[in-house]
Amino acid sequence: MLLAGGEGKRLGLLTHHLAKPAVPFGGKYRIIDFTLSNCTNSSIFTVGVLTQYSPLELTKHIGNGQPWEMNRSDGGVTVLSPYTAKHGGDWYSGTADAIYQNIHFIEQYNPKYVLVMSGDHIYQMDYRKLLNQHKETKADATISVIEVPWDEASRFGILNTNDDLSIYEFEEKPENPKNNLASMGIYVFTWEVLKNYLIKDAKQRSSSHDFGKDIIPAMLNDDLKLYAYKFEGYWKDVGTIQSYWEANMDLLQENSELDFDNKNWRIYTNNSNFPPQFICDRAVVKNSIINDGCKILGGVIEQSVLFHNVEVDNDAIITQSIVHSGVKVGKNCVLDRVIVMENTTIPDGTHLVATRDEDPIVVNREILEQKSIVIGGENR
Ligand code: ADQ
Ligand code: ADP
Repeated sequence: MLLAGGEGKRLGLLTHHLAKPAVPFGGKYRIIDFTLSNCTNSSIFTVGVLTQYSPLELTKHIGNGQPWEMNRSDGGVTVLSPYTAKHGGDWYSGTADAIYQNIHFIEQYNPKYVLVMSGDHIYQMDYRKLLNQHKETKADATISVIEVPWDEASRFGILNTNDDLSIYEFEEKPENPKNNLASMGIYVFTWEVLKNYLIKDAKQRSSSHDFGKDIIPAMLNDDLKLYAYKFEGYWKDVGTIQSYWEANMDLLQENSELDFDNKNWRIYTNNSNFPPQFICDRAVVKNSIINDGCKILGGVIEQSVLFHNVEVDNDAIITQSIVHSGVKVGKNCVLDRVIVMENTTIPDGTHLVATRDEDPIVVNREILEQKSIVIGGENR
């Protein structure tokens, strides 16, 4: 079950008209491609995607699931909006409620275990290893964990384990974290156990019906067998503008930890048929990802990610920036640490430079038309 319904307020403008999992990433992907591809590569072909906030673009992107080999009549990918849920449509009030309202969907498959994932993480992970540990330890729930930088720990569920990795403490987004071992928000549950807790939780009026805030603490409180699974590798929750920008920049190293070239772990997406990129001899391009359909007439592009159909005019300078598809960058523009959203035209001579101590600047068409600039998701 793939949770893809969060609003993603902290991504500001980026999620204004778009669900977080549908936000473009890495020159040709959308964020949800990573989780869906992990399913494919882990041989999981029955996936329910729970959507809620601005699902249009996301639903279109998933389509019949063909890029992920999930266009099958038995299982495959099913988009579960609140309206398809049990009682004909109540909004999902929290992540646990989203699963609760789709119990009948899960029961069709009579599963022994259910994997719950988020749609807003960039990582490559074999869920079979997580599931195997869950089976070996005979756990009720297994939470995938990773060590995060201490200064980011308070935006995660933080836990403590015994030597055998059994969990004895869990705090959802603690103000003063005592540890930096974070829940990745990726869980395997023994279905019978989870089902009971979801039904119990649904009756609790005081509950926020959330996995991190309610379900996991309730299970721990009842002394259930909860284990941590230690994930090793690249993982990033791209829930903030800064982390979204960083994860894109992480791709621009020769030895990036994310390996898009791994033949055993491809990241699949909806492919578009655009002509090859064209780079003029006046242009200088360094350390950058330039997707199909781009026309670089001149200027300097360094340490940047350009999605398809981006046009860059003479003498523009683009550094450490992320430029979504269909953008036109005019003559003599300077973009430094900027995220430009789809189909925006940046007039000749525009200078957008984010200083080092602030979030990257996000701009879209409306903002430029109003001639005001958005910094870090807030209008200034
Ligand atoms: P958050 O990422 O803050 O913390 P949350 O906002 O609940 O968790 O989102 C989890 C996923 O569920 C996201 O993909 C989101 O889009 C989706 N989602 C949110 N509300 C939804 C709803 N009503 N219906 C459908 N989908 C919904 C969680 C855990 C932490 C953990 C971090 C790791 O709670 O313990 O550390 O993930 O990123
Ligand atoms: P928010 O986090 O701002 O509540 P949601 O993603 O939950 O946003 O919902 C998006 C939109 O749907 C908002 O306009 C919100 O007011 C509305 N909405 C949220 N919950 C409900 C509900 N239970 N019934 C009707 N509309 C809702």
